[in-house]
Amino acid sequence: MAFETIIVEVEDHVALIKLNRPDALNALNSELLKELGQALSEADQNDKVRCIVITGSEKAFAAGADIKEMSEKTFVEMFLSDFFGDHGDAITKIRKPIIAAVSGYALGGGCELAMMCDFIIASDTAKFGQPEINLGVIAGLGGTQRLTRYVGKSKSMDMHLTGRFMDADEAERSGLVSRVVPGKKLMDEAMGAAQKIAEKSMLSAIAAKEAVNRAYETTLTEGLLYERRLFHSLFATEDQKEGMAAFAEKRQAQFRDK
Ligand code: CO8
Repeated sequence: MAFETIIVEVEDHVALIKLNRPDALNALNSELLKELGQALSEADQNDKVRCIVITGSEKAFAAGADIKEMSEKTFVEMFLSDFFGDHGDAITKIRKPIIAAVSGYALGGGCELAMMCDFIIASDTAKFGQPEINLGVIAGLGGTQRLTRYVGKSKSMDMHLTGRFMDADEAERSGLVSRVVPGKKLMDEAMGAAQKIAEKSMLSAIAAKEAVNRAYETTLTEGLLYERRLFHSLFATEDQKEGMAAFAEKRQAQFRDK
């Protein structure tokens, strides 16, 4: 399927989705979010895909939701259409692991999109921010909730209230990103991480993703039980037998998602 605002390539079991609105610093408009949701859902259903990477350009992962698309809308239009409501939900329903590879600006909806991914690898040029307050609004794709969970209340309040940007070092120190690499190495690092994930059993990769995400939704006691039951359930799989046999036999495991 041909897309207008994103470019999708599938290679070696990894779907690479590149946001592609260069004239608008990859600002997220309805078309882009619709296409992104479609591409993610296709990748999720494609047996050849075992991990997904979302990236932007060198200058911008995404500079936010498209301000020009929103600026003239009324409350009634926003409310009745539940503007962007479906799009956020669509991304978080994807079961396969998703890595955000962020270079340059990840602002507003761009920062929120990166945070909807399972983890973020950043270039040393990355700048994160929730500057919506400068526009007379606030974050609307999860920024107040997810950034707070990533970096804690104090830093989240600082970002949302002052609208300042966080550089890559601060983002790594604060736990927003998992790794920072020089700009030129960003895609190699992200694709390398995706390849590593692609080599695992899809059963345990999805179980790990579900269990970590559960930590955001439930109590510690319930989360621990959920994790333990998933752990137990993986003993019903051939991949568990293969993984543990391969360890004992000092060889590489050959997982078959069974
Ligand atoms: N929307 C639309 N167009 C944009 C956006 C944007 N968010 N960001 C940049 N652009 C456009 C510019 O208008 C410009 O276009 P043109 O050449 O036609 O004027 C082009 O991209 C290049 O941008 P600049 O010339 O401004 O580039 P600079 O290098 O000078 O500055 C910045 C880069 C600092 C990133 C600057 O562009 C900027 O501040 N952008 C806006 C950042 C922002 O405020 N983001 C938050 C947007 S609101 C949001 O994300 C809400 C999300 C929640 C929605 C959920 C609904 C439920």
